Amino acid sequence: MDLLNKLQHQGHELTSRALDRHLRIGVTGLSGSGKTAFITSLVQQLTVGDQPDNLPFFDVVRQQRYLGGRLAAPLLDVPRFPLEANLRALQQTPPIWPPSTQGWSQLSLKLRYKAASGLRAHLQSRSELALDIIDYPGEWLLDLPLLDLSYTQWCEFSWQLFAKTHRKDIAAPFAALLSSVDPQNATELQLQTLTEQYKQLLQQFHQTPGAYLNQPGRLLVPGTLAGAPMLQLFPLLPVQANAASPLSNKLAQHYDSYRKHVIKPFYQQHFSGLDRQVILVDCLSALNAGHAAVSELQQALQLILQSFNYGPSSILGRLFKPSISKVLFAASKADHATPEQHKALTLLLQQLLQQPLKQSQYQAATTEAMSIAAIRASKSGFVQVDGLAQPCISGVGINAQALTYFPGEVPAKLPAASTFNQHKFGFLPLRPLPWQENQLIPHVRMDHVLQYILGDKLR
Ligand SMILES: Nc1nc2c(ncn2[C@@H]2O[C@H](COP(=O)(O)OP(=O)(O)OP(=O)(O)O)[C@@H](O)[C@H]2O)c(=O)[nH]1
Ligand SMILES: [Mg+2]
Repeated sequence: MDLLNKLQHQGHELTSRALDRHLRIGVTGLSGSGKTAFITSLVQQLTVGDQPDNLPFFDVVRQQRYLGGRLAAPLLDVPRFPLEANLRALQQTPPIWPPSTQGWSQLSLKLRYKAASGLRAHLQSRSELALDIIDYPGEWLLDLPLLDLSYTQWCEFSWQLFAKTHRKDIAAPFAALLSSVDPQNATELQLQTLTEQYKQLLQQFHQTPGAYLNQPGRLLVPGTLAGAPMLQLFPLLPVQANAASPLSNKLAQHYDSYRKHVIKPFYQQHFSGLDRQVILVDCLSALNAGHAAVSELQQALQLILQSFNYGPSSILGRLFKPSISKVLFAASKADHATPEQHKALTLLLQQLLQQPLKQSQYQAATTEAMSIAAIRASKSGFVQVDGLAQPCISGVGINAQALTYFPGEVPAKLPAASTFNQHKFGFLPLRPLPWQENQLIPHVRMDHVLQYILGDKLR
């Protein structure tokens, strides 16, 4: 082995170990925001779609330095992201969306590329980056603020939320049920029944457009904790929570053990290991659902953002120091709007985030916002209306009807409550376009996503 070869061999070892060749990317978002579609597309773009005309803004591909990506052997003790099943769903006739998921999962890839410059380019003919992509429910991030609330404060917070117009009627039977219980003499059976009813209430909220903020997250998405006694947890009416009773004591205990055994370990074990974070936000569905939905989305994003602010005085700063250096907020499903509306969609997302970002005392990570479609389900074009070219999209609606239409303008600013009385937004859900194995997955701006989250690591 001549000296150069030797150096190259040693360099390879060096880069994988000592140099920072391993990246863990978290993908999250509230339920239905498009996490599964996003990861499926991301992996497909990195393994099959690495052509410059498919990913023009992904530098390593455009500069023809990308040598390909492949799936790495799965870890045996970590739930694996069901990539193959998701691709099979898209291949069906007619194609269907991959199913909804629960809990967290991971997929690991190895990316090979030629370094552009620097030590690595001299020492190695090819470099490798190991990538772990972790899918976890955004609902779990909504639990972080519970670390700073006592059980009683959480009860007050919850019942204020349940008094909002889009939640009030749904919460009324549970409020009535709670009122009928004597906290001094509640039986184990009553505790079980109330837990079950609260779970059902959360499920109902979950189905309610615009009811994003559902705590505790593990009651809705239990992961491996289903049936654990500390999940016997629900907010008593504030007047009940404020009076000492065996029931309120017991619930406060469960609440504390949930914080200790669920929230803290989640941040310590999963979240603290992430290097980058993608947060998907389905702004268009919130617009469809109305003013209360948009307000609650903003509130939920505010809580989610607390997970990325870890200045000395923050809850996370006190707990430990996460290492997330980049956070990408992506307005998902942008293909539900015509392309010239995407700029407005990004501005809307930025506005939704503005307040929370301003409030953060210390921004440890850099952030970026963009509008994307992980799996584009529409084609865009123009129709002539009164001699003028009007932008439109075409696709297949959920009931199999072929559609060509202008879905409407996306407001670049948060619309006032009165706008929703006069105007109904209608960004319709679509079926995926027919797709065959090893074809490119059509997308909007996944190359920008890849450049932002990976570009600097593939130089
Ligand atoms: N048109 C379009 N629809 C999308 C896209 N991504 C997701 N969707 C739609 O949004 C639905 C939810 O997407 P998922 O990827 O399952 O969302 P998720 O965040 O993984 O949802 P949960 O696992 O239920 O939390 C899909 O079934 C599609 O209907 C996209 O890029 N374009
Ligand atoms: Mg999913």
